[in-house]
Amino acid sequence: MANKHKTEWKAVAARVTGILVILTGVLLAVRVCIASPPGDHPIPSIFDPRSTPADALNQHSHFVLAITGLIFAVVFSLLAYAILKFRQTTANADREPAQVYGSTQIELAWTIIPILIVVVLFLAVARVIHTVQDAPKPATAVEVTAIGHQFWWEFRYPALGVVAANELHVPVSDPAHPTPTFLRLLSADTDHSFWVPQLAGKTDLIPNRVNETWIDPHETGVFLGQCAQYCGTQHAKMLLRVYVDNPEDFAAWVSAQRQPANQDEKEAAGRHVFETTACLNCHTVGGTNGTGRFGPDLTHLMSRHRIENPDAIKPGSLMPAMKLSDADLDALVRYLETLR
Ligand code: HEC
Ligand SMILES: [Cu+2]
Repeated sequence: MANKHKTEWKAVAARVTGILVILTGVLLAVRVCIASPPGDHPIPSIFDPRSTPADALNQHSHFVLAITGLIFAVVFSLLAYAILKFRQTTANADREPAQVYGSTQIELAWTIIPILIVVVLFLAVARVIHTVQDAPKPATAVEVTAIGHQFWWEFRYPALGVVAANELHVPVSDPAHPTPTFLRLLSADTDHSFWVPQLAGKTDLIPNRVNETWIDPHETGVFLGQCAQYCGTQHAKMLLRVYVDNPEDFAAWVSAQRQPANQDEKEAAGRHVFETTACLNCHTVGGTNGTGRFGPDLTHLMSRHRIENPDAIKPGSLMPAMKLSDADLDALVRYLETLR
């Protein structure tokens, strides 16, 4: 008898431990999602929106979390209740529980309630999709064509005559006088996905297809983004930065980007290296014979806040190591440094 008692409590203890482990896991996951680690680049959170589309998504996710949280609480309580209440005990060990066959009421309830929940979620998300996808484009909108490349971003401003890479500059959008940025999303090679969590949801960039999205950041600053679709070896390092400038800074940036490349004669030797090696097949520098479009436009290379040595940071990147002589390399680097 004592022995039987012991096994019974062991079983209960095992179940309770199981439940505790699951609960701890859930709480930890929630903590990781909400926490913002210290540092100047906190992980951008979808729960910290700074633009209308991201705000719509944030509100919607709170709504969905509330409903699913409620479902979780109800199901989990019923489950815990059933496990404890109807567990096998020494008193009922040799009896079968009551066998219930069919109950129209219960079956109707667990068919109709879930259908209603799904319909409500469907209507709610349809409203968000409408807000984001059918937003009218005001005449004051800035238009940018964003092109995904393995493993970098090209940003073209056709109306402004500007081409940039990896760093997207946009004006801040005052809700009273909105200047949103509308993005046409294209791909040069394979699938990518444009995702700046605080500004908008993900939108894929798919070869031979034009997708669109828009952002209207309400405050200035830098917002980090990431390619959110596996596009090759260095997909995880296909980062992007969105610089939200005040109107004056944005205008100044545009006019600087429209200037032709620096043609300083002091760096003619370096320019010669650029123009006589394969660089020019892949890179454009305005005013030289380099018009390649396979790699980032370098006309205003040094105006970017960050540039990188692709082959060192992104093994497998499509920029080859060029094996130049030390003298050529020095001259070339001096030349590139003048491309402000
Ligand atoms: C086969 C094409 C190709 C050739 C040739 C090539 N590049 Fe590149 N380059 C690329 C690609 C692609 C990238 C982007 C790599 C990435 O970020 O994943 C790149 C990136 C760069 C960058 C960083 C740009 C930025 O905005 O971060 C610089 C600078 C650069 N290349 C300079 C050169 C120079 C100088 C040469 C000649 C010595 C050269 N490249 C030759 C394709 C090429
Ligand atoms: Cu990508």
